[in-house]
Amino acid sequence: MAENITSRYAMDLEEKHGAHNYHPLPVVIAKGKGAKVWDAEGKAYYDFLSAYSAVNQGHCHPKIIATMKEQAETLTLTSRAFFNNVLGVFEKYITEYFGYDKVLPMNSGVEADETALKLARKWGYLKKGIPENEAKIVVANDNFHGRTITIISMSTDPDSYKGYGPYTPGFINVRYNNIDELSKVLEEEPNIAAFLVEPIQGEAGVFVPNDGYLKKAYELCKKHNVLFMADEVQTGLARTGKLLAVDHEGIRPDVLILGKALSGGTMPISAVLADDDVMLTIKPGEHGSTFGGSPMAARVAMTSLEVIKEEKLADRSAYLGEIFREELKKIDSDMVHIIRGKGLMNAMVIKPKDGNTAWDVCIEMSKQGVVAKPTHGDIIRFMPPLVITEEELRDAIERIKKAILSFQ
Ligand code: IF1
Repeated sequence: MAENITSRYAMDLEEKHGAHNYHPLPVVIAKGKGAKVWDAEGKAYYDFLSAYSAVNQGHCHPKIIATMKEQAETLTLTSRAFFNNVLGVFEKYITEYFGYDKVLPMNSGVEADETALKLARKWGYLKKGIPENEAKIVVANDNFHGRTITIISMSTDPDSYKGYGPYTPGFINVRYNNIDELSKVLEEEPNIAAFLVEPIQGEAGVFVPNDGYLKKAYELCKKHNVLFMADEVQTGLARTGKLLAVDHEGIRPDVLILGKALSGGTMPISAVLADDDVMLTIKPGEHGSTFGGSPMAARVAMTSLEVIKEEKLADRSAYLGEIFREELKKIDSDMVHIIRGKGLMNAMVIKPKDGNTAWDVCIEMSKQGVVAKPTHGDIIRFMPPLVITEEELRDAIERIKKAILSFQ
């Protein structure tokens, strides 16, 4: 049985039989519950990545697993060739939950972003009157919206796009958090259909824009009849201390993109929400997916959303995030350069010391019982499940401190 293999053997199997498209930390996880995971030898860790914020509700949340088991014995998939008795209930639930007319259910986050791009282009041609095939979509430098060829065509990170050309045309890049540049582009370019943006740039290293940036960007989009599309795949679902990161600025995106924790980390579930004016530009047969909106996904997503509200995960994220940043800022180490974030979406920029980098800090943290992974070499992201207790958080903070101070 798989769970009995040793960590060493598991890593050897992946090395030999798996594509080498990742460089994981040498930790082999065999079990997860709440904010904790255990490796193949039974060592416990606090999970400070949450599968990049897909496990906000905690590993194997009992209510979500129970829903999954029940639906698995009833009906898992019908395809959209027929109706089923769950999808409509989910569509009503999630559109009322977020306050939109309609939802288009998909699977992965990148599929939801691709769907948003298609909606923006359709709306641009059918409603804004942009000449066919001339629609432009504005995106931010250092964005991350997934790994398909169209989505990496918007990327400014060579690791994401190099060697995958030719690229999809129709994108205009502007600096993130630079309202003047966005304003200039919207003034000069007539055929812009949408602005797609992460409210906080996750992969780039938890870049929190200046207060007011998102609101000003939204207002500029309104002024120029451009759709404001928020990619909340990572920042959404209570991660930043509000249900959505855009709630910190009180704006309502024209198109809302969700993924990851929409399933509590159990399976790929994503969704795009919009009002009829946008959503109904896609007609029957013009977009779809085999598993999108399956009975299994619909039930699991409803329970995942219920848990977020019932367990007040946004308030927890806000309160515990304050403690986390405050405590980490006390670490007296010249390796700790910057601590930044919102709610329980935080990052630490590490200054190398005696050849030791963020990677070495993550290795040491794993020895202390905390797993996290660096991004872009010097940034460690800290994103525990939002169900972590204050006691667990403080214990994890002590372990993180010990790991960092071990390099003094
Ligand atoms: C990897 C990064 C994070 C996302 C936002 C869409 C997607 C993601 C804001 C696509 C996905 C994942 C992808 C995963 C690692 C992780 C990641 F480092 F790659 F960029 F979180 F920051 N929008 N992010 O963050 O969703 O299709 O993956 O379901 O590709 O290595 P997906």
